Amino acid sequence: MPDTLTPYDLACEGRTTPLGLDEAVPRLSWKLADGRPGQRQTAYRLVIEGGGGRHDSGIVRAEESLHVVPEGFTAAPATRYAWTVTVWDADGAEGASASSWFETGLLGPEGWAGASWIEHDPALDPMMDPPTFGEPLPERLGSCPPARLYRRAFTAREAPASARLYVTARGIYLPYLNGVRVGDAELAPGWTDYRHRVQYQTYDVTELVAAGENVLGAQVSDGWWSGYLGFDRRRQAEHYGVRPQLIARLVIDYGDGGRDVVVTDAAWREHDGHVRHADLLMGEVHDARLERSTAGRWSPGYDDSAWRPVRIAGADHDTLIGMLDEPVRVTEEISPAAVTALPGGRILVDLGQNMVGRVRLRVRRAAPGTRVTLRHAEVLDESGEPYVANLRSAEATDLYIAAGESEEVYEPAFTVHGFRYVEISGHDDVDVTGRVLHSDTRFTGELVTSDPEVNRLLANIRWGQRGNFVSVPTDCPQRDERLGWLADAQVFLPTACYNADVSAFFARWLRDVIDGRHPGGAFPDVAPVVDRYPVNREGAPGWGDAGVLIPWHLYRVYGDVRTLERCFPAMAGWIDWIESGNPDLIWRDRVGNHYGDWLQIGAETPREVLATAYFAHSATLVARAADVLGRAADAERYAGLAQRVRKAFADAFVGADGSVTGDTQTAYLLALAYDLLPDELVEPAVARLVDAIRRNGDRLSTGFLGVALLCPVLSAHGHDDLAYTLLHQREFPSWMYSIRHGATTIWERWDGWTAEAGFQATEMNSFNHYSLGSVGQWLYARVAGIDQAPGSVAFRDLVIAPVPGGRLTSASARYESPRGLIATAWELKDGAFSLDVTIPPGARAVVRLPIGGGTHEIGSGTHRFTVPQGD
Ligand code: RAM
Repeated sequence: MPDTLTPYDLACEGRTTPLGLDEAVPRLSWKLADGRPGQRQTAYRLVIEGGGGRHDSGIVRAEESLHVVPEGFTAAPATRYAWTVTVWDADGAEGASASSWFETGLLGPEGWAGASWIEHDPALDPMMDPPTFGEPLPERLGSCPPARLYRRAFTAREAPASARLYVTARGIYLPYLNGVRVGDAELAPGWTDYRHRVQYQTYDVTELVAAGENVLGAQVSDGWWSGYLGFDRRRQAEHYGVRPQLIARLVIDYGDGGRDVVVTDAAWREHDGHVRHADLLMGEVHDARLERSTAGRWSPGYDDSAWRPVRIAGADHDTLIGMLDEPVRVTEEISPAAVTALPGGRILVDLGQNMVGRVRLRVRRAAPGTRVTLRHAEVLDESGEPYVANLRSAEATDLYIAAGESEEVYEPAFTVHGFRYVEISGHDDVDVTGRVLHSDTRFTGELVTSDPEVNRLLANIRWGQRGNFVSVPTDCPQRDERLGWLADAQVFLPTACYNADVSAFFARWLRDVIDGRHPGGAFPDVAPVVDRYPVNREGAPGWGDAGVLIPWHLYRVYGDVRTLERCFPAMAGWIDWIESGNPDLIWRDRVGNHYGDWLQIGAETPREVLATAYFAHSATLVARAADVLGRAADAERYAGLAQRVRKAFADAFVGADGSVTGDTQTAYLLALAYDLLPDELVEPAVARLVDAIRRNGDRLSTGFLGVALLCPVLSAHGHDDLAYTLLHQREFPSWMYSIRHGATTIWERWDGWTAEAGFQATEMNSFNHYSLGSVGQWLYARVAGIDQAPGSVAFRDLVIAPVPGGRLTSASARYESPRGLIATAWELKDGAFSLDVTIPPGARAVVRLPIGGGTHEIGSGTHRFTVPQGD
């Protein structure tokens, strides 16, 4: 820890050094560190230099270090800015400085002038030789078109002073310049509601452009744009478009004011490509012989006369925006835990972890044309064979056709699978490495306890997050679904925010949530909305409410007022829509595909109880949001409405004895969590909740919505012990039941596999769904004791109240909060309790110690508390 106030982790719009920023008035943030106690920032100074200008804020007296808008600064397009922040501490002494940079993108459609969307021209498609794959391919994979190759040669008069490539696709693309793969983004441009926006990527290609002839190229596949999507099994369903398109703008600056610009236009040429079939769900067929036959295709001097002219698909630029968050990247490699033989000469690789991504395959000494087939599975069946029935129509198969070299390396580029096991057939001199992919949100949290099972649960939760934050927060990563279901995202968000900085990721996805609204104001069940999808529904209680809960939570955790502001009209519109369809304020109508407490087990929480509870909760949050945004009239209106919904709830569903209609765990959890009970009935309702759990053999019965509230509500009402009992419960249904049976991710359902019944029905049985992992929030907030006070924003007013319990004898956590590091480490030893706490500058904490240790107020710095035995 420094002994002076020190800014670090500088961020612009929630990102570290964004290149291609799509914001002319960017918000700057920094964290603070200081080893001295009681420190805080009292002033800052920002100097921003770029585009030939210099902006100096002077010394600004302010404690704020988050989302600071440099007053009077507006960024120009395509300009790199260096920025430095200097801070002053509590005593008015100058602290340290730190520097970073951001670079704007084109800042609007005008920057794309001249560039056209180009595509394969089906009219020119010569009959290609049918690929000689030998045996037939999996049917749907075989129906997918190839990833096409696009290239264009151009001349640079000299090596540039600077060069930028702005590029994207309606589809998925990989860019190349002079034979070199550009950047490290995977599955770019990611999935957004393409009807409204397509993110372009910006790459610094200064080093790749050379004097003389150059070649810009790309491989482009269907992706989310025109490939298989969700559980719509129509072939080439054309949800957004018929075939993929590419658009690019390469800007070369020579340093003497001279500039060349290369755009996608009619001069480009196109070829079928060696990835013969490519699809996110189905997999990929890669013919290395064909790949060798176009060797040199991305380099100068290659003869592309056999390539076809492209077709101009359009020159519309309105949907193009710069990347708003980090792209998907490969973030980790996994070596196999075991490799075994399966009958028929097949090899089974166990990566030891249910992961999301692909493998890198190494093939040695294969004859030309050898087919190596990779099938992916999350689990094995009873006979030890890969179990793929739960993937439904997703074929999740990659096929590599060897060129015949002594060693060949292959990694699919246009597909992604959720798997732990890979079955390899066709050649046995092979090995694989797992390549983990996800949106590259920075990890911020880490929690380790003395109990290995709890640690495994934490790891499973984190793996679920990684595997399902692939461009969009999805329900699952493996079967033919992988959709941005709103409730899943909403219940898991609080946990996700501890694990990683997901601010930019969610703020971007929320734009699709808003654009997915139905006329009248209902939020969709799934975002991005998939056009022409058979199950486009809207308005489900707990699902649509995510449109309110998520912006609010992002504000609470990150202090993101701008996103709250952007979302507010839609948030209010959602409440208005519910209210106008349910004048007696019991939410019975306008419930869409009411999913209830989805996948609850052995309980049936009445749907109108659940819906009305959400109605009250969302209305309350809209009122609070209005308050934050200075909309007094709205704040009053929605607070009043929330009060009336509460009353309607109590009148309709709450008995004089504190019972809630349905008498289920979730019914009580909702009523307690969302403050729907008259004061005098809170304790009786808590007693009934406890009783409902006890009667169930100390086991839960909650589904997606209820489970998120379970441990937090028990803790809030003095029942940490019962929360721990549920945490450690090993009998079905419980978290530990799945872990005892080998889970390395969170299962979609409590009964995904049971000793009595084996696998659940194939129709809906994912082994990597994060929703039931929402208990992560409680583990951080209560077990590790890192939480913020009710009115606190971005962890300024902390409540550090770790609760030893269950089998735990210690827990230690580090959370890189938006303001800086918060850490706790506690231990129970010989009956005494000790706690180390670190608080960042500017934050305050109320520390509540267990076993009669009392309450303490502290400021920043590192503090140690001990509560001796028998105290
Ligand atoms: C399933 C999804 C998702 C859930 C919906 C209601 O198909 O997997 O998890 O939100 O249904």
